[in-house]
Amino acid sequence: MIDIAAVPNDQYMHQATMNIVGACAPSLAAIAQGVPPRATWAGGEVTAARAALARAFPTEDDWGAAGVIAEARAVLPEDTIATVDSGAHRILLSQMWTSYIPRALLQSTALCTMGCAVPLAMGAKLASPDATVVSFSGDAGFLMVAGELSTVAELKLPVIFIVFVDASLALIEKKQRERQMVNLAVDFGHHDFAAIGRAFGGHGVRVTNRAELRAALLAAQEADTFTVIAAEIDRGSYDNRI
Ligand SMILES: Cc1ncc(C[n+]2csc(CCOP(=O)(O)OP(=O)(O)O)c2C)c(N)n1
Ligand SMILES: [Mg+2]
Repeated sequence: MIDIAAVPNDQYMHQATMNIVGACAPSLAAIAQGVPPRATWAGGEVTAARAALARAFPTEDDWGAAGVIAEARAVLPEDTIATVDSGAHRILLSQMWTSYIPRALLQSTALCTMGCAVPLAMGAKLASPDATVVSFSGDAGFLMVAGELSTVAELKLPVIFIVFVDASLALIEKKQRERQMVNLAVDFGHHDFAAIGRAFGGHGVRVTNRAELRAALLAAQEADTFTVIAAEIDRGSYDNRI
């Protein structure tokens, strides 16, 4: 049964004028009833939108968050499954990452919880053992769930974990700055994430440029255990980007 509920919109971060609560397949079948198929966006709108996106989010940066994302996309296989946490890095990655197959970019929409990228990647690797699985996290989000690496090690999951190390809750820091608020509780310590990876029995690599990241990603794909790649970036990396 389909229940079209009038839920007050202000309860949600992403607003909708109408909510449909029910099983997906019968809901879609009911909505599609009597609607003949027709070509959508037949005027090349999709290609134009993709081109505009590519112009707005260039991939040529030498380094910084955009450089990390662009290099990872260029090096990893097209059928890679990527997961991404919440924060400034996610907003940028969501615009820059190209998925060549369905369901190849997993993230927490709506609730946008920090800490989800690591367990999402673990689940993806369990479900698709032959796929290359890469997880992208901010340093704060990764710290929240770093203990999960114990389970990653026990399950012998050769997942690649990329951490954007900027010693900052960058998304919140940027919002504070843009609103001329004082910088409050958004800067934190600079930690050795590669060492955290090694402490749990995986590989750990610290990278500071595209060549080092490329080498680390190539090695991680050959490794029989997980790899934590600590990508050191500047705090201002997201300014004028997201
Ligand atoms: C569990 C949880 N707490 C707080 C937030 C609010 N929040 C969104 S992004 C963010 C900062 C994330 O910092 P980091 O993981 O280092 O990523 P960065 O923004 O630096 O890329 C915070 C606190 C959240 N989304 N989820
Ligand atoms: Mg951060």
